[in-house]
Amino acid sequence: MSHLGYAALMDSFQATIDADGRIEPRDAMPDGYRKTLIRQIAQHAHSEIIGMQPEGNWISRAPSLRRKAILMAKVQDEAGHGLYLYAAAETLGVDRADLLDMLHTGRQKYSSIFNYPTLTWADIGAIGWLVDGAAIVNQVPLCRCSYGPYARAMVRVCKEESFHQRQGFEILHTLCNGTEGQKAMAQDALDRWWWPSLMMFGPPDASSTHSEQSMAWGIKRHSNDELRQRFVDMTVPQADVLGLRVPDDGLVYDESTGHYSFTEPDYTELYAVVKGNGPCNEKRLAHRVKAHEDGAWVREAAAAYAAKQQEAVA
Ligand code: FAQ
Repeated sequence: MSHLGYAALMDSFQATIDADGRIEPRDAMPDGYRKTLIRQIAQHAHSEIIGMQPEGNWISRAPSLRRKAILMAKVQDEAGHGLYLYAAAETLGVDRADLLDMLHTGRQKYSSIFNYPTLTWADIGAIGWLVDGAAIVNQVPLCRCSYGPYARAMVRVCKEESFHQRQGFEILHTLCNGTEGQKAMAQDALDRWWWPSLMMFGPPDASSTHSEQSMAWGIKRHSNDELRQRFVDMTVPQADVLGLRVPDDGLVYDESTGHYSFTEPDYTELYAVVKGNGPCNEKRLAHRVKAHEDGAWVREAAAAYAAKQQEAVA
């Protein structure tokens, strides 16, 4: 392609971004845009499938058949979200087998939040309420992401995440209206999940490597700190409804701004967890690799069946 042709294509890309239009898979795009999307969408997809583990751990121990059925449906939804996201990443010219390989060998990340253990049943409530709550705050603006396939995947994911958030809140609501011991269990879960939930939004804006460029490209619509603030403003009144205390002595509602001021999480912990040194990193990755290896026969059988179907058509 001539240099002039490339420049014209990049102008057309920029014009679409400036007009708040959507970039589609066959449109020209700068290399950096493609790479940033692959990184973010792959990390997002990996988070969904690794995120099945902390909750999957409780399916057999959920306190009733109804709770088991709901939790199983939720964990299955996370697998579905992973599928939509791997499919969205593939529209950018990558192969999902390669993405999985990068996850399994630690060359791509997944969300820090899934490296914390689920110690009690209340943790399942806390994950739904806080982790899915944070995911919604982060993902609703991604429904307007400039890359069409990612934005469209997010619309469906967000609808399902709202159910997830409500089921988590409902678990905690039930515990908070139960015995003193059950309420204490709910408070303990909030105490442990509050800070990791704040870290899900990423490093503070001043240390965020990608935010500025991603916002200029319309991939991200808000900065990490803006979304973190939005999450705190949304969640604190919900904790009040539950009768739980957010474990932050610095939490104050500012009438003049309409926002809560709050204590920032310890970002050294976020960096340590992202580097692989969280409480469950090793376990999560080992489990994921084993599940992949154990599932080899399913992939082989599906490929053999597809080949047979092709032969029948030929
Ligand atoms: N964990 O420059 P930034 C879910 C990395 S929800 C690990 O600010 P960016 C639903 C970042 O990748 C969870 N790594 O980066 C569910 C970058 O890495 P690099 C998943 C983190 O991309 C609920 C470096 O640090 N959601 O799964 C984290 O502009 C319940 C510098 O950071 C998404 O992935 C972190 N928390 O902003 C499932 C949403 N934060 O360059 C099961 C889509 C940052 O070294 C159960 N992603 N990093 O490779 C995003 O919105 C963005 O990627 C951010 C980070 C906001 C996460």
